[in-house]
Amino acid sequence: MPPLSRGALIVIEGLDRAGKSTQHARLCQNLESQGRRVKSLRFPDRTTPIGKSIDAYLRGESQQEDHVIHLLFSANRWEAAGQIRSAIEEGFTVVIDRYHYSGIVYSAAKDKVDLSLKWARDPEIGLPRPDVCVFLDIAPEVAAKRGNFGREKYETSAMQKRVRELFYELMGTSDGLDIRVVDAGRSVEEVEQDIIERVNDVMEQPKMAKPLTAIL
Ligand code: ADP
Ligand code: 2DT
Ligand code: MG
Repeated sequence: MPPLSRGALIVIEGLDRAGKSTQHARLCQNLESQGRRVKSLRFPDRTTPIGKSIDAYLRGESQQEDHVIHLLFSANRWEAAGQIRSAIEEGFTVVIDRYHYSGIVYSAAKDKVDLSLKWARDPEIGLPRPDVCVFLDIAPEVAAKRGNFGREKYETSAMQKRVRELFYELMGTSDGLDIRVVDAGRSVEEVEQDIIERVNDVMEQPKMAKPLTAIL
């Protein structure tokens, strides 16, 4: 394996209970066992002051106007953006559980006329652009069988169904160029294997020899 001039930015996305956190952990371990230095992140990062407000909102402990909470989710990425860029320049591969894709579709899934996909995407412009986003695709009914809905804000069947539709709409835009769809309805091991193959493919692309770009 040739040494990389920089690390890669990898995102795992999908509906609730698609298996993101399970696969995120496994991917980090697999990349480490290939000898890569890995930094693991997740959004929302509930540990920062902004993240704590998001956490309270998701748990139903506080109310937020829909545009305001959208901008807080985006700000929560912006507060980590510098750290992500420096880690990648230092050669770390950064693996993130959810990123701006969730940011855009969950807000737009509220179906407000003044909260379109475009409006939701604009604050994300300028953030580090992922080299690849693996979208763990699962039917909401299959995900629902993986356990009862929790009590967080967006965990309803109607919301999950709309979020999936909007993920597909987003894949038809420039963001789709970085997205690889993986069937998440299979065993943990099958999904894991598919993910590592797709990630390894991207690691061999010529773009990995160039600096990380930005979401435009
Ligand atoms: P997410 O982070 O996308 O919400 P998790 O990784 O937390 O999903 O997984 C949700 C639940 O489904 C957990 O109980 C997990 O053990 C289980 N799970 C994860 N992947 C699979 C799979 N491929 N098949 C069956 N169950 C799974
Ligand atoms: P988890 O912590 O279980 O992944 O759930 N969300 C997430 C948004 O609405 N906007 C965002 O920008 C991000 C990153 C998806 C987090 C919940 O927050 C939603 C589910
Ligand atoms: Mg999770």
